[in-house]
Amino acid sequence: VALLALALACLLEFAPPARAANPIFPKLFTADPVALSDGGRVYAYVGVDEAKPDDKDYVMNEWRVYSSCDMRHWVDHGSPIQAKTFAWAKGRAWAAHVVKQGNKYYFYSTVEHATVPGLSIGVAVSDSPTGPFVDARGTALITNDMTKQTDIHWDDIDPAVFVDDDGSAHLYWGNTFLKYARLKPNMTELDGDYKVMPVEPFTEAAYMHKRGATYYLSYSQGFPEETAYQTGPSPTGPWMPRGVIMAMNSGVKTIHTSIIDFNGKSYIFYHNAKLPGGSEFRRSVAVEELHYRADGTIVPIEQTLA
Ligand code: FUB
Repeated sequence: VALLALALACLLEFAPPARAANPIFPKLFTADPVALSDGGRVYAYVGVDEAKPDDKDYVMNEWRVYSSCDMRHWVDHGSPIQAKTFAWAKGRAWAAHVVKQGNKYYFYSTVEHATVPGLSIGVAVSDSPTGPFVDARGTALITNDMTKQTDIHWDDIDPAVFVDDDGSAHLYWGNTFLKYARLKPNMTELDGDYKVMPVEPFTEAAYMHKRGATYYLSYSQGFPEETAYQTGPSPTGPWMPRGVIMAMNSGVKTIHTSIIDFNGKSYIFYHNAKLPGGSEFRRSVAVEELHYRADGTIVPIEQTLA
């Protein structure tokens, strides 16, 4: 019924604003958005910040999915996957990424491993963009001990999967070091060893999109973070630094962006701390329209509350 009402709302276009006001999900603290355009709708997957005002760390147990046919009205589809979906994990539902390959939806997510020290990456699968998602492997896709680059236990986080026009799937992830590997066609195994990409300074939240023949690698740099990007002729570069897309937040050091096209426009999703009561561990997802110049570079984004 809710989806039918929304479809009708989209058809009638009775709502005047160009899109929902920011932050777009005002009932919960949400973070680390990734958006997917599929079947005439945008699906936004977010982590949920459950931290209390005095907490000094993230409290994140589940992801939620919202969808919209017009970027104005968002339907809350609930939580199609939680950290506990991965029986081998013990919590920390940090940043995730969702892609469609064939008729399946693959959900790549950061979680804390129950027995291997540090954060790991798992993959879950569903026949629907709204889930439910089930663990596709029964084991982690990436564990911290496989990819030891630093002595930090959170250097295997923030997966982002890019499916190219030829169907090849590319996985980017990491903190401090940007790691890359091809995925096998089954989407649930690495195809060979991972590499560290020479992108510096790199903090986290890598994201890949393509426009025409150009590949755009965006990511968070610095701490507090700002969103930077580089462009190249392939999913692995070589990369040309292009500057900053979005400046750092106030009130929260992370920003975590993702970029999609929908109905002829481009959008960047990100998080800040602008929901009342917001803070470092109580973030809120927002979205802005993104514009390209004639030469393909991205016009820097100003955050809005509109
Ligand atoms: O939400 C937990 C972590 O904060 C994410 O993994 C990072 O990208 C940063 O947003």
